[in-house]
Amino acid sequence: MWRCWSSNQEERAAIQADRNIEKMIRDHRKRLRLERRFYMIGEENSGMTTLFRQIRIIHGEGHSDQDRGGFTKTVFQNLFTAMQALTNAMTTLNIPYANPENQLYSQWIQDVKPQQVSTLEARHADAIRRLWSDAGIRACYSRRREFKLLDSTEYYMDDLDRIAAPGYIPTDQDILRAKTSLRGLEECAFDMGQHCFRIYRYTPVTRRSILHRVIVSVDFLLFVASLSQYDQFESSDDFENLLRMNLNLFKLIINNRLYRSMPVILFLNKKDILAEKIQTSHLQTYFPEFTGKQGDAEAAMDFIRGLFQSIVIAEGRLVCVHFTCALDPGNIHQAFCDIKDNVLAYVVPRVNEGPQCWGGTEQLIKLIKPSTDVRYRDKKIKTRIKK
Ligand SMILES: Nc1nc2c(ncn2[C@@H]2O[C@H](COP(=O)(O)OP(=O)(O)O)[C@@H](O)[C@H]2O)c(=O)[nH]1
Ligand SMILES: [Mg+2]
Repeated sequence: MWRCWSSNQEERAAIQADRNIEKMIRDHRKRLRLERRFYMIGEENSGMTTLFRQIRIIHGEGHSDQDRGGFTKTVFQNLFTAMQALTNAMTTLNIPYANPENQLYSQWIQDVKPQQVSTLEARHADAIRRLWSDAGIRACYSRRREFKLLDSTEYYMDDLDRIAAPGYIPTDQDILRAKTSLRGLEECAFDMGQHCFRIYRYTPVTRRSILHRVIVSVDFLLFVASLSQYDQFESSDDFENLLRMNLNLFKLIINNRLYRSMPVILFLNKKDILAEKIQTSHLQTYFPEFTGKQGDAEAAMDFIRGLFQSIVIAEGRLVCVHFTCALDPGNIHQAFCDIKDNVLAYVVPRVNEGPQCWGGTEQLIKLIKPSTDVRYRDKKIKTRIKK
């Protein structure tokens, strides 16, 4: 009698467990149907990490006090990296200090290893302050397109007193501006109406291997390029224009057999920097095909958009372009709302797509044959410009 009751109970428990599993599978399928996956890719410095952080601020839990504390060191390191780049450029561009005493402060800054910095000593803050107010350094800063300098240099330097104050905690804007060099796989997910947007990004260890590992099993390519790089070059002895490098990578990725039929979303980022620099740096100097007026930011952005669009050769391929500023939450939120409203309709829902949807993130990274990299290297366009 007892045995019979017990086996009935086990049977009921097994049936319940079965039902629970079926419900989990149904829920998971439903979620997958509403989930849209994006593979974010672009050249270094396009603003991809900043976009991830911005999304976290807009849609996620933001940054905890602990997270903010972790960025303090990065902001200090960015200050040293920026001032070292400026003082080095003073030498290479042969610009004298307005106040010759600042040569000594420049040496103090040069002696520091930025990656080992964890605090900002008062004497270093003072040296950076003196250097930043030197007219020679400002002349050097105005020639920043000729050397590598962090985009957030002016922002951090102008806020040096706040940053150097005891107990400094980075603000959201400080965090968005901080340049880090994290590598590997990043993933973020957020709700957009009834949809869940999931974005993957893979940062390889070296730029050369950017196409060795790519994310598969996604619905969209989200390519990010910087609008402000049209007048910049990889290094002073190399004539590789950074915007052309972005165009080359774009061409390779959208023509990759894995993504050939996939809708493309293009974020042309750093529109604020373009608007500022276009006043003094004429686009036509670097892209002679540009016929717009000097200082016309709209014309410059339209022209750059045209360069990317002309690459999308496949018939009927959907390319959706957004001009963005990753530092502006309203602008980024609007871009994702537009994607939700205008782009999702073009994608066939991935109902019953099969087991590939069930894999963990490891299954999303696919190893591509190294030959892709060789093609990438060989396809570099060398552009010589008159300096
Ligand atoms: N002014 C401005 N700076 C930006 C924008 N997007 C990114 N940045 C800055 O550009 C630098 C490089 O951005 P990051 O996200 O690290 O580039 P990644 O290499 O693509 O991850 C950082 O200092 C960012 O704060 C933008 O739209 N406007
Ligand atoms: Mg990054």
